[in-house]
Amino acid sequence: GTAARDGHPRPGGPADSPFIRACRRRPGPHTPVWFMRQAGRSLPEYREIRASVPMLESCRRPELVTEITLQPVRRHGVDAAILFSDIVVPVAAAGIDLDIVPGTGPVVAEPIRAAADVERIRPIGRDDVPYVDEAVRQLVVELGDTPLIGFAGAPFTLASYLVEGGPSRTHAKTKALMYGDPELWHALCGRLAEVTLAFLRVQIEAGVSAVQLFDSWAGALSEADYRRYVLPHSTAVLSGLSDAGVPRIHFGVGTAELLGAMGEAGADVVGVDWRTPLDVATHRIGPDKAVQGNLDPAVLLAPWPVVEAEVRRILAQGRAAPGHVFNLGHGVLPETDPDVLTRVVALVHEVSSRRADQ
Ligand code: 1CP
Repeated sequence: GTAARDGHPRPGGPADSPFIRACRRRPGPHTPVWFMRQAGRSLPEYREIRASVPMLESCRRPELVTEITLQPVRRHGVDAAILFSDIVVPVAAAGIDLDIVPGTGPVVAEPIRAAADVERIRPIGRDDVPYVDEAVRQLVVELGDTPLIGFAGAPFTLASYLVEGGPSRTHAKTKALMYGDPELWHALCGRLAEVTLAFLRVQIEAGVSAVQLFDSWAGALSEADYRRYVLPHSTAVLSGLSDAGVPRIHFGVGTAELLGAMGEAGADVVGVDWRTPLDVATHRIGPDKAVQGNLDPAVLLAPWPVVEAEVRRILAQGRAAPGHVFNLGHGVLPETDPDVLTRVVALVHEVSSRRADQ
């Protein structure tokens, strides 16, 4: 954006951007588009910066966070930036000893299994994550009219990493705790909801224009179990931000059966993966929420005509929703050709703005 360059933001600014308008179910000049994990390993300029800096350290250096967050905005012309960080950053700030191991993901030194372990998760505030506060403030200036999305992991997804000790396909230990000791489960998720809420408030006070709550692994649960064990805690986070004045996005993977329930947690926008067409998703979520999604990230590895047809299909199905933010159904795969992402942004803008002219 040009607004920040002369130090005189235009009226409107990020709050009037196509992305925020779509989140609020207001018409705009085109369908906005950004990509989950857009700042990741698909970009050579990212790999260069990260070559000598461990993941968690890069999240704690505001100048690196700022540069990495801006890279996909410059390159692709996406309608929103997402803060470069990770869902385990606030948990580490809350006192849990963990690391992000290349090729694996988050690994927790002493997994949480008992009440005394839950006590190890301390409340956090701005002074526990000063690098996030600083990076957001710097980014808001650099980005001008382009909105910055803050984010956090939802209690269930965070709990899974903490209880398993690392990434898990089955979430078996997590479910064993959930079913076997519901009291401890709710104590753990209650504590994580407090940390998450505080972490999102820090980002909002520093100036992010929207927040996304990632419950990436919620799709591992039935609707009944989701409602009993997870929804109250995600609701505490999202509804706890109802006075914050920024749109809230709630996202999970494999959540076809949970879309209605996830929509009840208090978000303005519900993220949808590629398994559920957006018109069907809209029917499940209801008319008072926008949707975000839902190109299969693997489609980006296909020949361009396939990508183009899928983008057009998703834009057409997204018209059933009262607001549509174009995105992938999950994060960018590392082997994705970044030029394809740039072409997708241009195509989404072109197709959706031509439609608006008619
Ligand atoms: O542009 C961006 O979005 C980059 C910022 C970002 C975000 C939003 C990163 C950097 N991580 C996340 C969120 C995140 N982290 C989620 C929610 C989104 C999702 O579902 O993908 C989750 C589940 C994690 C956990 C995580 N961190 C994993 C997944 C492991 C698993 O369980 O399968 C991994 C591999 C990481 C490490 C990580 N986080 C981010 C990056 C660039 C990396 C790779 C770092 C490295 O290996 O050096």
